Amino acid sequence: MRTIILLLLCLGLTISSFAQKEEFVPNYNEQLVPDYDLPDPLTTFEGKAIRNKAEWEQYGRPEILEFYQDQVFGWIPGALKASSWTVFEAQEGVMDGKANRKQVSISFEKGDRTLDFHLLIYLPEQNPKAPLFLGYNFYGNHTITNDTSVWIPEAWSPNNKGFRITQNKQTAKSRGVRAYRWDIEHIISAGFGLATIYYGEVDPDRNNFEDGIHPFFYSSSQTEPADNEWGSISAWVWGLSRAMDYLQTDTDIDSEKIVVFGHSRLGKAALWAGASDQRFAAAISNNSGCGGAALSKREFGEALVRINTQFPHWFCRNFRQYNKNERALPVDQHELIALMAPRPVYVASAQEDQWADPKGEFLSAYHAGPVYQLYGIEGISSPTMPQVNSPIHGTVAYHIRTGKHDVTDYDWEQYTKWAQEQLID
Ligand code: GTR
Repeated sequence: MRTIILLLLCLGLTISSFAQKEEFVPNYNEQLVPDYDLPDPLTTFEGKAIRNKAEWEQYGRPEILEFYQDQVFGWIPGALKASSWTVFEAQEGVMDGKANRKQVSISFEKGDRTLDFHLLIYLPEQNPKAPLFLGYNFYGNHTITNDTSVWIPEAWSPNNKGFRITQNKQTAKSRGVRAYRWDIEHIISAGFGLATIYYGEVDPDRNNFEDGIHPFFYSSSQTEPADNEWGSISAWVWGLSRAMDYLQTDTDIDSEKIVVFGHSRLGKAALWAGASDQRFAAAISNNSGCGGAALSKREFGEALVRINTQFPHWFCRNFRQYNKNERALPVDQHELIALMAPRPVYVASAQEDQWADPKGEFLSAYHAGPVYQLYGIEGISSPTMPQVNSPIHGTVAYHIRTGKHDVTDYDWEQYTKWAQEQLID
């Protein structure tokens, strides 16, 4: 009898945990994508038409921006400027004399809390005031290069067997493991600088709101952000803006020509940084997918229910009300891209990265066009996706390349060429 009761109990538990999890099954069949309606960026939520750029800047843009702040990424609850920045290491003539390196520590203090993050900067030797790509890295500045002078962050890191990261601690064992994603030689020879930060120094990428920058703004009883306050993506964006504060003071850099770049979750952050901080001259989303460049209302690949469950800390809590309810969203990601207008924006996909929905990323870039037109700028001219490895390099740029979810030399080749055309020539 006891065994039967035990068996029944186990069965009950299995069924209920299965029901609770309710596995997410992505759609990868183009024929099965249901019809969807995209909001028109040139009509306000109340139905008022936006006829010119003055109206866009007066009503259209602020309304969409505010929606993203309140319902998607979350508000940054206060202002905090760096208490100091220190160039703690600098060397001229690195990379066979082609570049200069500097490393800058940016420090914040509030009450008894302190936080530091570290910028690794390479600048082209032959360019005394360089335009620059600014982007976060996933595992530490020392992972993007084999240069042994690069500082190793002390912040919490996810473990990674392949990169020999254990006990959530970065060490010299992972030097250069991600160098293949950062074609620094090419960036430098194209006349651009590169600045990077380990994103976990600003907010460790885990569902814990007691670390990173969030607690600096809590009221005395608060332990996590309010429903409309910042998740981790907004926190990373806050860090990019604070890096920009520093870059504006660095006379070796042309701070009017800073391109914010990011891959995947950090591509979502790059788009939100470009939208919310207009000091960024251009933005690049590399394979950013759901919550980044991909349309949320198009049912293909990753969906809101999955991202908000798997990564509950990325967006603000309000965003969860659109899980399996994308139709109720009064915005979609083409409008996040349109918030860049009239500044250049580049959306890039990878053919094997179906999870990120390349077509949804392309359509987002395409449907941002009408806002660019208000500025007399042609967006992407055709709603048909280009062939793989056939980039479209306008103010709104797009490519889909062969290969998987990653950052490749091909991507950097396109980004430098495009940035040169858009910002320099
Ligand atoms: C995935 C996530 C994507 C993308 C990616 C990444 O697991 O579902 O949205 O952001 O992580 O950042 O590597």
